[in-house]
Amino acid sequence: MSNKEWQWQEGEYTVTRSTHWSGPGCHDGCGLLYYTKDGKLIKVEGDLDNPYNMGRLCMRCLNQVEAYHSPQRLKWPLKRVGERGENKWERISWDEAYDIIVEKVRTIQREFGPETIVGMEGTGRNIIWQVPYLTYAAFGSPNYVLGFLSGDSCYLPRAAQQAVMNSDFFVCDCAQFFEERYDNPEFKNPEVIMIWGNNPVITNGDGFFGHWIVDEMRMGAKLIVVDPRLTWLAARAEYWLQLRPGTDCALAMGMLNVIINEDLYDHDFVENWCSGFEELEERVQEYPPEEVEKITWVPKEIIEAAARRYATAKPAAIQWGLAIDQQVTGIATAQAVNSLWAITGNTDVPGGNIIAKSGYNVDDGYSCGYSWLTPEMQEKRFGNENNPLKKYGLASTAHGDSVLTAIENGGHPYPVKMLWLQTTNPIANMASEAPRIYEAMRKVDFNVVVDLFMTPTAVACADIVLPAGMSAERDSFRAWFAPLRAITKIVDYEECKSDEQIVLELGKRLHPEAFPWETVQDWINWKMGNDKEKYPEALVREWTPEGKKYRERGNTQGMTYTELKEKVYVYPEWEYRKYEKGLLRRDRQPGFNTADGKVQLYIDLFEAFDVDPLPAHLEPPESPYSTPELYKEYPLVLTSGARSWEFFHSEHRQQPTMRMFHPQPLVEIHPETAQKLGINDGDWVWIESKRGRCQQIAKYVDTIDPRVVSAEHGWWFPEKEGAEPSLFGVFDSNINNVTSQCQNGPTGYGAPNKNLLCRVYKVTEENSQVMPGEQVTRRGGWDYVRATL
Ligand SMILES: Nc1nc2c(c(=O)[nH]1)N[C@H]1C(S)=C(S)[C@@H](COP(=O)(O)OP(=O)(O)OC[C@H]3O[C@@H](n4cnc5c(=O)[nH]c(N)nc54)[C@H](O)[C@@H]3O)O[C@H]1N2
Ligand SMILES: Nc1nc2c(c(=O)[nH]1)N[C@H]1C(S)=C(S)[C@@H](COP(=O)(O)OP(=O)(O)OC[C@H]3O[C@@H](n4cnc5c(=O)[nH]c(N)nc54)[C@H](O)[C@@H]3O)O[C@H]1N2
Ligand code: SF4
Ligand SMILES: [Mo]
Repeated sequence: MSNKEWQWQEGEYTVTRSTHWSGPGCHDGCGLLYYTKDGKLIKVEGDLDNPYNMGRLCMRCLNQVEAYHSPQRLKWPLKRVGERGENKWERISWDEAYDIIVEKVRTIQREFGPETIVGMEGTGRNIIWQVPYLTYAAFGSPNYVLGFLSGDSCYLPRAAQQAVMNSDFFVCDCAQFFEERYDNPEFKNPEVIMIWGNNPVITNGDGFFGHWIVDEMRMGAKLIVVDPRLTWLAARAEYWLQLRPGTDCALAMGMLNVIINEDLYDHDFVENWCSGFEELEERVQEYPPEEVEKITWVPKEIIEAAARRYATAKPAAIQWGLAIDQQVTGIATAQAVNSLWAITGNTDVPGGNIIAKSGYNVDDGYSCGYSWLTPEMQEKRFGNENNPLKKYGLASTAHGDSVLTAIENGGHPYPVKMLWLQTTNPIANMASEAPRIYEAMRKVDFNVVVDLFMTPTAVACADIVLPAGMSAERDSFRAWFAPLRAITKIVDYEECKSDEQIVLELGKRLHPEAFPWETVQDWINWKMGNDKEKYPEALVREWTPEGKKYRERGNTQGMTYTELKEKVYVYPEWEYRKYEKGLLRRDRQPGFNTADGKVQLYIDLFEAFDVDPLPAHLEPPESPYSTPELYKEYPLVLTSGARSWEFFHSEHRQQPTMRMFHPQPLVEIHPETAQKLGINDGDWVWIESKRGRCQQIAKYVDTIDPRVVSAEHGWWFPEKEGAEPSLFGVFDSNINNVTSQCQNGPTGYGAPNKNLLCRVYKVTEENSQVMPGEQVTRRGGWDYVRATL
């Protein structure tokens, strides 16, 4: 807990200690100092006294002032006056906006059923419990979904796999759950860290601050990096495993093969705390290193050496990322990698992979409010039929691809009548096959967008647009994971309201019983487990499948939001080896919270779902080996969406500083490949698949495999015309014209965004007569081949 004041005066500035989350976007929640004067934000600095980031900030946080004062921000509620796509709006009041929405929601609920309303949001910005609560408790719909994100392929495959295999989520130990951090006497620095499909120094994803890896490198940790690109970390690694995109499962199985066959595993942990080892041992025999080399393109010697290095280092940790999820084998890959830290005895030990829990259980994420739905309504969720894990009750999100096909199929199994899009810009970024999503969203009767800026999605399909406040414009909190952190409102902007405020005000109008709180602070107090008398337990409903009770309140034992704000952050107690101490299971017995109390290397439950209980490599749906004919036409393996410093997905494109550093979209290509195609460094090129094409600038990178290209995602151009056909140029450089929707893995999870096929050729005047914006908005898109569920 902090000893410093939370606010003080420094000359003419008021300085406030707070936490940054969104917007503008980030997954993380670093401690910072806001300098304000006359109600305006003047400067942002890192908070040296906050143990989380110890004063360090990324350029996106340092440049926040530009975001807050951007002339392109939304200022007040807007109602569409022209046709969709014309970008013509009328200013309306908040009351008028709410009245229109309430009227529409009531009519749709009555005439078509609440399930036809879909609540959508983007990735884990500061919105992960608010939109679910609105969708379940106010709209009464089970269809809360991560935009049209194909196969839920962002952390959810890893989350579902970890939940069934060992019931909790793991993360590389960086002493992040101790207030005294690396000085905690129990902490050990990992000897080796294996960074797998992750670029944490840029991305800081899922509550993991990338600089912690740098700290541990300074304290002596060595790296193994699994990545097709030579990242900053890969360049500093002992071993860089440059694999063919989408072959991670085979690689992990190859490493398990070496570790098991060379007897490098931890017998004690395997015998006492794991089940299914014999089955895994048998399965890995199918992955001898020489076979794995053929699949992954990683030399056998490097696979063997890296496996030995990882298994013999004590302790060793794995820090993994999105590339695991963005393959049809998302679940199996995660299972194989999780097996690596399990059989080497690195589970919840100092310097290994440790169990992450949200601070004081305050964060119930996507399931917040789910218990307001009756079991019958829960059954109706889109995607249950395609995803047995969802149906079983592992995650409460609906399935984006199934929402898409329901719209496309003219309303089967039932129609979609309204989209509530809060914090997502699907056609610019979130959804693959952006042109297909564009068409689908325009078929929906009524759409509301809540955002910071006028986005291409809003222009293309919204009927009402509501302006949201940025991070310093909201009273809020962060509990993903520890510590529990306060987000403090210090400024206002025009008529913008915080996401909490918008949800609360609309919720009160639609379903007052479920929204008894008078203020956002009251609501947060309830989330933190306070005000039990004022807002009784009755708000936690019990009618859930398998008698499971959904946790909706935290256990801060009386701490109020105001107290939290003044403390800035609070670290809950945290300890290692929780499975030995009976801290994981409901029956308080030692072990993991799985059916047999063990880490299930062989996942029993999958048998019932007709899913392979052991990891197995599956070729990506398009690859040199799965589709050799297609490979002749599209002879390059395409990975997409590797993050850059300046942008969070489609965001930050309005900020001149970011565009100065990174003005245009880039596709990384090996110079030899480029030269064969007559492409110079810096040339505009077309990237094309059988679904569509887009333009980016070729960037020569001589460390990428000549058979692979890596394209950026999220590009649109706020400086360009907003009305169609341009839509801020959203389709022109959009790699999601090229990627695919509805190509999911066997469980419905996973999508091949980082492993498809494409061809690349130089942009010429002749081949650019029709730009993608025109093709999509005026000519019905490309004659692309649609994948269907
Ligand atoms: N090809 C390809 N596509 C990808 C990926 C990839 O790797 N490759 N990655 C995928 C992944 S992992 C994800 S998670 C998705 C992410 O996709 P999304 O999370 O949907 O990201 P954006 O499309 O940038 O949309 C976010 C919108 O929210 C707004 N916003 C930001 N902060 C706030 C806030 O506090 N309140 C409100 N109301 N609005 C806010 C922003 O202005 C922006 O318009 O993209 C996916 N798309
Ligand atoms: N600056 C910034 N930060 C972000 C985001 C952002 O848009 N911008 N997005 C946020 C979101 S929603 C997410 S999910 C996280 C994602 O964060 P990360 O997990 O770090 O994801 P990426 O940068 O997409 O990819 C990580 C690495 O995977 C490599 N890679 C590509 N294909 C493969 C493959 O097939 N196998 C393997 N092993 N590696 C591969 C890429 O080269 C890249 O270096 O970042 C979050 N943080
Ligand atoms: S990770 Fe970077 S952008 Fe995100 S909160 Fe921390 S400093 Fe800010
Ligand atoms: Mo993501």
